[in-house]
Amino acid sequence: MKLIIASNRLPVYAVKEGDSLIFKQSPGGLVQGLSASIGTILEITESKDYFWIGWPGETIEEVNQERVYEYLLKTLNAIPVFLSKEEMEKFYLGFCNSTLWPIFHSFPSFAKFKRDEFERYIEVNKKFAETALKILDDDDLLWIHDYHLMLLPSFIKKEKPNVLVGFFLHIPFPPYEIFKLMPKNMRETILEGVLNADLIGFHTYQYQQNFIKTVRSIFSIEHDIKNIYIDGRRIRTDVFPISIDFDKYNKAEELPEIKKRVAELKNLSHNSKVVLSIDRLDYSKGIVNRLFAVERFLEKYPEFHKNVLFIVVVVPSRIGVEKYNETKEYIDSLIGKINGRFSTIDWSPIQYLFKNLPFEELVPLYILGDALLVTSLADGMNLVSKEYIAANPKGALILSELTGAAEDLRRAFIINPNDIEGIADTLKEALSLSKDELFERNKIMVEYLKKNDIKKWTTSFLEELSQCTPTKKPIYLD
Ligand code: GDG
Repeated sequence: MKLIIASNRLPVYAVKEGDSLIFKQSPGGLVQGLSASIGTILEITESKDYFWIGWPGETIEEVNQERVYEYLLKTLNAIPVFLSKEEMEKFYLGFCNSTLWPIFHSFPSFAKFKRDEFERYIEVNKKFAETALKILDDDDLLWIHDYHLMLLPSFIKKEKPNVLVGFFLHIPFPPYEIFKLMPKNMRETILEGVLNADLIGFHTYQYQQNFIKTVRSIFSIEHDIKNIYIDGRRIRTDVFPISIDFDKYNKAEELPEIKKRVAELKNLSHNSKVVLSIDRLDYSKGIVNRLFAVERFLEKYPEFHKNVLFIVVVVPSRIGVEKYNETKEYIDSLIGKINGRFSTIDWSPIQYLFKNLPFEELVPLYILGDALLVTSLADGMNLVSKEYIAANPKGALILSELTGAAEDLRRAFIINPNDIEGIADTLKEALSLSKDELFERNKIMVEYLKKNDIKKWTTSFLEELSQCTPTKKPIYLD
């Protein structure tokens, strides 16, 4: 038996440097999570082998494809699905990130519904299926990840009905009223695709229930709180809140190079209170709301001037999608405005980094940060908040109630990202607590993360999937 993982991205991505291609570790929650637990996955599924199918992160010219294929297979058990520039535009930047992402994050006015992009989405899902089918045997397990590959379960079951297929959605599933805004053929094809999986996983109960209610509203089916019954088939759904490699973050402080960097940063920040934020560039992360709150905080609490430093890290993402470019411009101008308004010759309130940071730079920031400010307007889980508490149990976590993480990290300072005044006041309250008080407050969350780490997540999903009986007849809904 083999385990096959399919995700849009492989754990590495190719970068062109002059005439050569080099591979770097992919950023992002999914890859971080899965890479950390591949050993455990093999153990619990009793798989002899595993393969990872995904896009290698760059348009690879045809002449180089064979070489890249062999290299990835040999070094990482990874099988690349090569996508052309046009496929990347219409599939990835198009239907995935200009249709599904805004709809699933409840930003319907940002969504475009283009038939040619949807057709490319179907074709790319077929391409992934063809790659998977080349190596899939009847007794294999296939774990499909995220909104890029929602049609893959259908294409697999049609050819190999005995393969156990699991699907995990890393982003929210929206309420029916929002999902329904997608044209009929798109929304029905998407649901039919996912419903061909044997187990469908979500981060929270709310997303799971949104999914079940949506399926019930669009098709007449039977269901209970977890299961959907169609044509004599039982499709399981369940809640698996993703987590982190707890020890990696919790023990990072002991590493000499991290310790050294934290000391250097403390010096540079002149021992001011540091409020950190780290997100991919995305309107769903509420970075603009956060900046409004920072401005309000500085206005309302002048005693913090020169005593606080906001480190805002924004990681480049989906450049080329119009809404992302607009969001970036808005963030740039707001930071300029706030710094222009409050800076003095020897102090600027916001230190802004628009770049990807290596782990050795990211973790010292977690440890340095007296507070982490998460203001997402919608966020499947938000791993940054979990990593922060693991790395810095004496820090203040200010967390949007609109993240999946708010379900797990209940002792955080919970805020609503639209309540600008409320965020400013919470920030003041959080910054006035001592490290000891925060350590006490965070204890339950630290324990929770220790017990519920990434291994627990992968184990729970794959154990439940292993217990399913493969549904042999693919579903075609009318
Ligand atoms: C999606 C969902 C869900 C970030 N910047 C750097 C960096 N990162 C790492 C973090 C963390 C991951 O990327 C980000 O994960 P998040 O969960 O916060 O957000 P998304 O990327 O939007 O992830 C999300 C997740 O999938 C998992 O299901 O939680 O809701 O949107 O691990 O550490 N890592 C490095 N440098 C950076 O600059 N090295």
